[in-house]
Amino acid sequence: MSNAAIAIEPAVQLDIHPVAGRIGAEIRGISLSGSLDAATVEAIQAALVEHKVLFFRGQHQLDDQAQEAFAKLLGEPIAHPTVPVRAGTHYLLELDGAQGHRANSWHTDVTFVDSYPKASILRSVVAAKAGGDTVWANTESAYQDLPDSLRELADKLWAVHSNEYDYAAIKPSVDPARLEEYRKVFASTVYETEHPLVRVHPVSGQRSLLLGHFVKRIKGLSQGDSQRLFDILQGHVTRLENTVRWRWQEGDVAIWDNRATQHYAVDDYGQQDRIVRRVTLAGDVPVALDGRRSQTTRKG
Ligand SMILES: O=C(O)CCC(=O)C(=O)O
Ligand SMILES: [Fe+2]
Repeated sequence: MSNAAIAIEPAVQLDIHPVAGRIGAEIRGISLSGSLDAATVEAIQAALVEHKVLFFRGQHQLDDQAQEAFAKLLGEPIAHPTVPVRAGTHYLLELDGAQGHRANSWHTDVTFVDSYPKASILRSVVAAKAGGDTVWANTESAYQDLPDSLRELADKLWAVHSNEYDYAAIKPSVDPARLEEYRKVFASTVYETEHPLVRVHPVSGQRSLLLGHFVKRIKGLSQGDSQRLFDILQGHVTRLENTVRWRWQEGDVAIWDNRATQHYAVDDYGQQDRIVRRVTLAGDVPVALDGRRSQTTRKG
């Protein structure tokens, strides 16, 4: 890497253990809190951009408040644009499998707005005994591995992302009445945002594919062509070679760079209890290869 020579080594060396070949690393020997020193925080930020998902086991010292306090060290926490925060917290989103919160479709968080989160910090509160893993995909290696012809095509395209979509098509296993309740809250304000299919990472300068289940259509294509091209490109993102899978234990924390990943919560745990809590950090507005920026075109 040409800029590696000028990169400044972080003052703190983390104990980093890559989990998969292209994405994901476990960091050992750190107790996350709102009072971590600045050098450690800086090292975590650098590791996050490099590895894209970081895992920390055994963070039992974290409660909701401490998770929020830790999040503040990494950025500016923001509440979900439509889903109410957990009572007693400022930013925290609870996902409870028993409530039908099963995020089993590939997505990048909140891409229906322009400045979608730069990172998400997820804590396991109740883990399933078996199953309930989460999988992340590296959208930069997905882009890099595209054949030239597809890469050149993707480089020029834009897509409309929205939180208004056919919920039943994505979650056929969830009870229709519960799904309707969820839809009413999740799409209480409908957003539509135009993003480039290829964005440039504001820290690393790397290009990545920006897709996921909030994509409604690719601009300038018919619905049919749009769907087929989406399927082709999205299929490159979710190739197993681009992924890492995490087997949760209670107290684990995962932090992902939401600008360079998609994720999928595997819904194979049946009636077992599973609860995770998430804080997201404010992101920047994506920049396309030609310098144009994403834009929200509908909010209401
Ligand atoms: O339940 C999970 O593991 C992940 C859920 C999810 O999509 C998220 O927290 O953004
Ligand atoms: Fe998510």
